[in-house]
Amino acid sequence: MTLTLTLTRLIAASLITLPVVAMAADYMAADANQDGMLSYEEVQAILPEVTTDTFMAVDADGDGLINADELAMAQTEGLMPEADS
Ligand SMILES: [Ca+2]
Ligand SMILES: [Ca+2]
Repeated sequence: MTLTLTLTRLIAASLITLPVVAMAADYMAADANQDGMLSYEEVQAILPEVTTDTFMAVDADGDGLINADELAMAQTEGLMPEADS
């Protein structure tokens, strides 16, 4: 095996095993209906790895939508990735 091949495999493996918190997400684009809140469907569209359990943990007031405060808290706690700059 050549060094180049080994490096390529290492890079590919690290991409696959990246945790959710290491990724960035475009939450502005995710808000499909532009109501300033993210529904589970809107989150799933950009972050399919976010489960209903995670969504419910992030949705602190339980209204079924993630608002800016809840999103900020989720990012602080590592439940959701940082936003794209
Ligand atoms: Ca929305
Ligand atoms: Ca909420």
